[in-house]
Amino acid sequence: MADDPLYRPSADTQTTTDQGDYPTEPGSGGELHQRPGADAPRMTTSQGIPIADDQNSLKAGERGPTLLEDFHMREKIFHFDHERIPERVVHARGYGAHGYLEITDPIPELTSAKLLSEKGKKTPAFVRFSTVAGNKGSADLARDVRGFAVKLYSEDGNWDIVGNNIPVFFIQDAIKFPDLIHSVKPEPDRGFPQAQSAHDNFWDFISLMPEAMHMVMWTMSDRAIPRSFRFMEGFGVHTFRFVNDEGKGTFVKFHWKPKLGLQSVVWDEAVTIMGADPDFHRRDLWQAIQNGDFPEWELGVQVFDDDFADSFEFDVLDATKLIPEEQVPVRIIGRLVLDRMVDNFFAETEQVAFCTQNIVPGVDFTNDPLLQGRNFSYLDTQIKRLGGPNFTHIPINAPKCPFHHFQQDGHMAMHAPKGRANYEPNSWQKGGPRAEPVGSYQSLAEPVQGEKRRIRAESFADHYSQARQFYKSQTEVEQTHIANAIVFELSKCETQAIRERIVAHLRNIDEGLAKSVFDGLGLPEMPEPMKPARDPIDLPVSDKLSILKNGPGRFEGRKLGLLVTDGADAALVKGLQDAVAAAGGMVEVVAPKVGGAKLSDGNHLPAQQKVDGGPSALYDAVAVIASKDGAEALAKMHPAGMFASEAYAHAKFIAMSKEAETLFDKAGVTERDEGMTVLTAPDEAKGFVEACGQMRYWARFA
Ligand code: HDD
Repeated sequence: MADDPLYRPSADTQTTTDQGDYPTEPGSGGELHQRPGADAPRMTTSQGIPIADDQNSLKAGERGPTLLEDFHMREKIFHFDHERIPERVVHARGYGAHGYLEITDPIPELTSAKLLSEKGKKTPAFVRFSTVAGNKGSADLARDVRGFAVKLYSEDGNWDIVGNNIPVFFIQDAIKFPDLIHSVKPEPDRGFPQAQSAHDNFWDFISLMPEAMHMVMWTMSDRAIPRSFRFMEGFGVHTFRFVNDEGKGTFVKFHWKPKLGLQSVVWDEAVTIMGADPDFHRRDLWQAIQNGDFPEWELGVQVFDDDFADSFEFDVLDATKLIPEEQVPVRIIGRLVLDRMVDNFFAETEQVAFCTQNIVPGVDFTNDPLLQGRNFSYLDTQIKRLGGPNFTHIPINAPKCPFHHFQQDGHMAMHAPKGRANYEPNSWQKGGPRAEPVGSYQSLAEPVQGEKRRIRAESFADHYSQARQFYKSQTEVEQTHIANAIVFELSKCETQAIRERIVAHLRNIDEGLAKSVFDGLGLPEMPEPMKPARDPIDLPVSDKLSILKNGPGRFEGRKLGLLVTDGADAALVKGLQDAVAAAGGMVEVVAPKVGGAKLSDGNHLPAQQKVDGGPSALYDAVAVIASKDGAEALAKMHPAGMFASEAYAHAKFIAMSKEAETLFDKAGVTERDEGMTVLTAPDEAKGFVEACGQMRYWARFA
């Protein structure tokens, strides 16, 4: 018993904290057990009192009761009891990173915003990506909108662009937001389903809100299951205003475009990934930044004037509409680079407080009723979530420019202003700060008038035209995915009337889509089309709305899953590794044992995944390099068979050694198509990796 390091017979007899011998040679893994050195800081309570023993509570006698007097134990447990703050009511699950915005094409003629005014100017940034519906512990691959919130710490204060990876929203007026979110969250009587829109309440609400139809097309598309945060677009959604030095306003919409191109997974993969790696997206961002592959987006703006706004088919204040890039091109003005992970997840990612009302001189709001409501909600929610009005004192939320005001005191105030003046005006010498009209924030002097009414503008009445345009702009593969997703979701709804109502809406979008969903659901009769408030119009196809039409065409930033066995051809393995590295991709080695495999040249290749935990769904493309015996052994392993058959079913590009064909044959994949390469020599790997740049061999299922 005396050898047990945590056993302390009594404080009196405890003369040493030696916990025995631990191996410490480098590489032995023993470093993990190394005791802190003599210069390690002494443990204290949060009051700074040095602690002698952190293993045993203070007791009356060896086997007696614990004493209330044990201030160290009480403080430790009390603090632990209070470790949680309320999770965000939406966007609870998120992942953030630091970086910067660099201006490549300054636009001083459009805006007086200093951070956009000079070429090469860099502004520190913090970005938090998120899912919307799920709680903090939900899986990354839920079918959902992704939040794309950017905080820019400018010299004129913090500017938050709190956007999504989808350029439109479900509702037009913020007053409906609580209803929307209630409907998608777990149903209140049963507390499920978690992180899913596939249930009656959500589709009931949507079926009663025609304005949601455009956004529903997006959330049922592969946009709602991105491959990772690095391969998705971001949008400010609303129309904002730029204001220049002369006080002239223009309209603007913000875009973030991923440098590595757009990419999504397919739903079947998403389901597998949610089990195999619920942290798939955050792990991807973490790994990329740790490897020095800093993710990057272009900042683009769509700028237009009142004349365009007046002539546009829809109201630019309606957040359920976008402006096609073919109509107003996106002008690229900068690049956002994420190059540093947080030091502490709670302090930064959890406590970061984005507020749509945080804007800087040169930027202004519009009367978009969704934006106007958000400007109230975000400040309010931070006060609740972070416990009081002083959340701007938390380092991640504090401006990085000088700030001076007379706001004071309150819970957890961290600032201690000196001096007598705490009001304005005052007559004390140096009694500032003072407001200064020149160069400070000025709202655009826009005339406002109207009757006080609860009303929805007539110009917001078209709910189907852009939904139709979105659907028509997709490739055939993408259209099939949309139909399948709607069928999947509605099949989880128990109420047939809801399914019928949705099909009735779809008839206003596309008869073919309505028919596919009708067939997929097995409805008894095709419902009549929903009567639209305004008849939809046909709009031109917009290629920018498709993911597949905007694919990367290269394997950069992507991952090859390389399944190997003992005796696998070392030259082929090396050929693949080199070709992927040359293309800027990564290789993750999967093997029957996580210890790795001994290749044909006798060298040992460590693995990152055991085949059971590394399904092919985790990878953008796969290769199986096996020896004859290895392939036969793999063919008897169910997870290895799934690795092969799922890679095929998910239209992945696949390479294999001649011997590995056994695995595919036994897994039921007996055909070889152009998406599959049997590698016979290492130099063939290059061509395979080039083909992988197309991401999927969709022709497999044409
Ligand atoms: Fe919101 C969080 C994006 C409409 C109320 N929202 C939140 C986040 C993002 C968005 C990315 C997470 C920020 C973070 O990472 O901390 N929200 C949007 C977009 C919308 C939108 C793009 C429509 C265009 N939101 C919206 C409305 C309301 C809210 C209409 C309320 C009327 N949103 C909130 C909130 C949250 C939030 C309750 C929860 C946590 C937080 O703010 O900080 O205030």
